[in-house]
Amino acid sequence: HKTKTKQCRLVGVPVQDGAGRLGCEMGPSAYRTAGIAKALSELGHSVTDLGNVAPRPQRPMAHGNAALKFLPEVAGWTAALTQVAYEASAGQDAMPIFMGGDHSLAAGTLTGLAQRAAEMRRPLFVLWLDAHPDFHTLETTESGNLHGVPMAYATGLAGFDGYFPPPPARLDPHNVCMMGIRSVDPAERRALETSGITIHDMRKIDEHGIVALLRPFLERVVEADGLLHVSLDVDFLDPGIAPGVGTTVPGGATFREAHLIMEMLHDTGLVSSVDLVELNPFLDERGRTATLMVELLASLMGRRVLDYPTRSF
Ligand code: 4U7
Ligand code: MN
Ligand code: MN
Ligand code: MN
Repeated sequence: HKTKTKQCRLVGVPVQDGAGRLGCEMGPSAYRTAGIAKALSELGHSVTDLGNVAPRPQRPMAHGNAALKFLPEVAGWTAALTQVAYEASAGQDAMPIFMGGDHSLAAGTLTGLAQRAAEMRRPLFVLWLDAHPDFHTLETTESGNLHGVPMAYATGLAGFDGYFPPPPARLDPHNVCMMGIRSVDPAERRALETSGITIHDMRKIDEHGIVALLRPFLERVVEADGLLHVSLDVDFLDPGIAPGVGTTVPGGATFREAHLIMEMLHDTGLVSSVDLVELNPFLDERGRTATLMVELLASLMGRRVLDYPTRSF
């Protein structure tokens, strides 16, 4: 088995306005400190660190949902990131790695990558690894924390017009697979029912295991020769192994479940971009969550214990 050499482009996204607490802005620094560039170059990839993105300034906005926090700021990050994601995904073997920052950054990355895929005439698929579906609209969010809305925005749910930038392209919800879900608000649940998104919650993982759930999705991506984006929220992982996040939910993915997903993803050869989101270094224990996220990325990018004669997805 030979790892295909990728053009890894590290993009720091120090946004924290979408989360309910401070600390995610330190995420990009923690990944650099944990050795993300070295882990990738040791696997034979080319690595360029593009530095940190800055948000586009926006005018103040009023919205009927008084709970919304930092609406202009998150809209400004989204506008900047849509452009950055489009640009950083250009070229053969491009592999942008977005180092968050809270999950509101996916509003920008998903739409910028959707624009890139449309231009390449390849379908964009998304594997969403998270305790939460992040499927609120600006109207339905009760916490007002905008890290809870990016999937609704990217798949074209109503109500973002005039607040978030108009997306250059939309993500087809039929090409989205969510795994690890275990905290869904009532409004999200209703919206998900008719969305077309495939959802494997923790119960399904318990009952069937990772392989039986993930393989059919990956076969679809391979069949369609799609681009595959992976959005990895730290809270996908069990809090016992990943304490460095503000939204811990008990009963998350184990160490081996998470690594197995990454290994199967690598075997497809089709992963073309990654979000590493929600790391809060202020809540971490001696860097263990940052280190675990870097190790998972290494598995995704080809790190193996042994080589197998055939791909295993
Ligand atoms: B994350 C929540 F109420 N749904 O809207 C909300 F449970 O990016 C959580 O997945 C959102 O961490 C979590 O605030 C956003 C809550
Ligand atoms: Mn999330
Ligand atoms: Mn989450
Ligand atoms: Mn469709």
